[in-house]
Amino acid sequence: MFSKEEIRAIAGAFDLKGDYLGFAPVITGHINNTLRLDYTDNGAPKRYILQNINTTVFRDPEVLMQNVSRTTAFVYDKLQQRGGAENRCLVCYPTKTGKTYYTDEQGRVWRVYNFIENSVSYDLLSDETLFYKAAKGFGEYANLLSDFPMDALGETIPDFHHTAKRYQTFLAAVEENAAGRRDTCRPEIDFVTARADVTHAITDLLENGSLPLRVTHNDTKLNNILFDRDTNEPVCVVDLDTVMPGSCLYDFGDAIRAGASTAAEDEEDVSKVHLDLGLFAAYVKGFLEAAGDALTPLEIELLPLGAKVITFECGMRFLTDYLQGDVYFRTAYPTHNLVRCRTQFALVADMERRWDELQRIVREAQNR
Ligand code: ADP
Ligand code: GN1
Ligand code: MG
Repeated sequence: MFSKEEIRAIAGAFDLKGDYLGFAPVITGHINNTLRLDYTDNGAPKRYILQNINTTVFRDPEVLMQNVSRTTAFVYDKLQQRGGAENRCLVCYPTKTGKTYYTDEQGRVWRVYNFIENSVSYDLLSDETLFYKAAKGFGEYANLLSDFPMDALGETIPDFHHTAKRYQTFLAAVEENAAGRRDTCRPEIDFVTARADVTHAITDLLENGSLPLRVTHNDTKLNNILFDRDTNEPVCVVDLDTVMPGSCLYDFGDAIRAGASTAAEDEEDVSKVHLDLGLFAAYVKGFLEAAGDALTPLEIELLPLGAKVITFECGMRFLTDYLQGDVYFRTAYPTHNLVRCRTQFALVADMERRWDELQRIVREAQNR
């Protein structure tokens, strides 16, 4: 996809230590193009992460990189005070002209981070202890940013988790039928419209002040936290493009959506897709241990709703993109977004069936 010459030239625009050796693509993630850069610094191997920012999704790279550079510097300083930031957080490397990102001749936007060494990310897991640790890792990240000034953050994607507005966008996509696919997804469209009330369940409470806004990550899917390869301890939260004011219910929920499913996000056989209650309980435990004291009683009570609403929202976003002709998420084949949408709706349906159990798990974890 990218030639050796162009990546060498782009890497050369950044102020990086060592001599460039080559690059390798990192294939997870639906939004940005991520590459590992290999350098040698006085004979020692040195690596970086180079990302081509998706400017269809992030329309204002200036605001985006301002958020990212401010929050990464803030987290770095706090971790230094707490014993060390090395390999524990993202650090932005500037260009040779001192900018936080580089725009190439074709107008593509690039940034460089430190490469988190000896780490691994998971798209799916079944180990409850590991998932509990993911909750602690995301929880620690939320704590580190809990006193970051909210008004210093721009909105990188306006109304990113405004589920009610996303529903309006979905209805418009159905109406417009831009890709001519409407008749191939009638059951999925009906699944959404039958649940129109779900779409404003959280946004109403945010808007009337019943739920607080917090500095949240907004994309806490499992592969956005890196674990140490040897110890399996969480080491670093990545994918910081959507750090903005939001609801912790969405951060809790997105981690459940992605990490407590028994099957991959793009599993074609939906009979394999369930919510694993053991994983759900493990995450609830870790989340309450990490953040419980800061949460309001209503936030805790509504954790299952957070999981359901974000899973529903994500499925609706995949379906919207399918209807619009795959203009947002990276896809590998024409029905990829439809397949993803079906797994999300299977999860929502499973949550609905097991609603009482989800609430009981939260109540019991809270009383412990
Ligand atoms: P996207 O927005 O496309 O999801 P991410 O920022 O999440 O992009 O990066 C994609 C993947 O690359 C991550 O899920 C993670 O596995 C890996 N990755 C990202 N940043 C780093 C880093 N600094 N060090 C090591 N791996 C990383
Ligand atoms: C995208 O960037 P990535 O792949 O971690 C998306 C999330 C979705 C997720 C679904 C900026 O996450 O909102 O929940 O795909 N990120 C953006 O897998 O839209
Ligand atoms: Mg990601």
